[in-house]
Amino acid sequence: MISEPAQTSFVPVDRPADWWRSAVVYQIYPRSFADSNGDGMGDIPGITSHLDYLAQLGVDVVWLSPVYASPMDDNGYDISDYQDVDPIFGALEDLDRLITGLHERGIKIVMDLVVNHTSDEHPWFIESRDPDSPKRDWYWWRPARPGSEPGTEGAEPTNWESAFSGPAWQFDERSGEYYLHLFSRKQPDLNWENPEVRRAIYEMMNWWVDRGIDGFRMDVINLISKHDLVDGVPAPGRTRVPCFLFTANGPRLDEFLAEMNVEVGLDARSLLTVGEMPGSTIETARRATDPANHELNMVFTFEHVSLDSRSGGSGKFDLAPLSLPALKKNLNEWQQALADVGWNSLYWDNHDQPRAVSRYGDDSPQHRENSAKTLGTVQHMHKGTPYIYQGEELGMTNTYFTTIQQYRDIESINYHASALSLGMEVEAVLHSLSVKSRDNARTPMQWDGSSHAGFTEGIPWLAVNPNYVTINAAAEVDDPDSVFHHFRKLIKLRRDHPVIVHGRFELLLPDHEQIWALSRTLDDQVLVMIANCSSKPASVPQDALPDVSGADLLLTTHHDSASPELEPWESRIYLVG
Ligand code: TEU
Repeated sequence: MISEPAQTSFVPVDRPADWWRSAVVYQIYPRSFADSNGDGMGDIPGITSHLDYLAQLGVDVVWLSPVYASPMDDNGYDISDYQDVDPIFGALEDLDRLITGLHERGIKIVMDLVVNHTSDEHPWFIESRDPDSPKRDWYWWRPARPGSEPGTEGAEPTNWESAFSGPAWQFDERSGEYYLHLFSRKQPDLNWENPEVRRAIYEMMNWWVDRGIDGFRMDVINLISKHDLVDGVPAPGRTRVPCFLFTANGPRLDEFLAEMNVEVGLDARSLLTVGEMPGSTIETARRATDPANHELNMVFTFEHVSLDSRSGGSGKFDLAPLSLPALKKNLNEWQQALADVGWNSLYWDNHDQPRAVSRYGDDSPQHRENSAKTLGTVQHMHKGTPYIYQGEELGMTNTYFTTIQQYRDIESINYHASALSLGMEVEAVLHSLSVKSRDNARTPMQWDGSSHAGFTEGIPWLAVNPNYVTINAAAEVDDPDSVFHHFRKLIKLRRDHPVIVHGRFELLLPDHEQIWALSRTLDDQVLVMIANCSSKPASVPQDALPDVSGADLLLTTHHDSASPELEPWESRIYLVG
């Protein structure tokens, strides 16, 4: 349902070419940010009531995870109306007020674009269920596997496993066929091969741009061009194969992205575009972010957030130890690969990943603050656009639930059921969830020490992390030495020093097990970052690093920065020349 272009009087913002290269993006997961009406779920007026906090932090862009009408099977990533706001989050007028409030503070807004799939309650899919409907081909409908009884185990058209466990095909009694869903069965995949589908999506995107937004974060956008619908070879003891293997980086992906760019004027209107691309390679990212191809500004790769899962194993919950050299090596590969063409996004966590300080840092009371600060330093000194996930600027930690009843995330709950059905030990499954579940990122934002951390006057939809008493925005804003102010200073450094945005990246001490060191060079300026990413002291090998004796110390986590010894989780940023 394409409505008239919005008669909204939004405050236009200037979007010079490539503005997003020097920007810092703050991701908001609306369900968990701030609740204004006491129903226990965050909402848009709740966000609008905290805009001065974001302005004080100094971010340039807010990426808003979905607020569209949705049955909330996957917390909004299952959309039933792209051009309306779900009543849980408010109304379109509330969103207009948010856009205006952000723009008045010089902060831009990027909306989440979820067009690999819709909700099964979207009118398009409801129509498509009728085999004679002109919208039948808007989705992927296929008959049962030849010679099989439709609706029975193994009769699915291909042996693909959905990302949320179970078959990736759902049998539809009424139409006697299966439809494809790479995520939950309430998230049927759209058929981008159909030009009508693409046209409807571009019209919807233009409608939002006309409403004043400044860009799109594109959900699993590299899954829109499907390969052949064929079986894969399951791993021993398994009957299905991960669906991304047959759907990521398909043959028409670049064509669709380039067409979208033209039809929505993405480059022409300097809109920020970032494509989430599970299974993307350096090669696909170089092609998609090469300005000459007019596709995307940047992509979210999953390589560095998959290093602590056993490669070739059964996915993200198949845990593996993480080594610092491996992490440094992977990020360096992407730095080098996109040094001359394209552009990197930089992120440690988001609404799908566990909290950075718990995963890559040390969230013990002794080291939490310094490791949260130092992880921020390491990320922001890499070349690319940094993304801060709500609460990362406070050093919020994983919540470590102990029972399945505490979880709300469909991926986690489905994994628990399927793992137990495959005979895995419940303790092992609960341990994997406590380390990797998406719900670790989704516990309510910790605003202050009052009940429910000041997130809601009602009962929170997901339990607040009990450590909110000590870890909260009010306490940190009042403490000049807090993680909050460290992130504020990192963002200011980016504004004040072009070398941080444009400087050539070089990784130093690549094999060091504790120290992450790098330099950035722009003309005669050299920035050097040295960080101890371990909970033990570390000696700085003097001969291996540029001489910083006469350099300006731009930012540090500790006070005695002349010492050749680095305290646990100590980091320093020097400017030479
Ligand atoms: O995530 C895509 C995705 O690959 C993750 O869900 C992945 O399966 C895992 O959780 C991360 O390791 C996007 C959205 O970010 C996610 O919230 C949605 O659930 C998903 O797409 C479907 O829209």
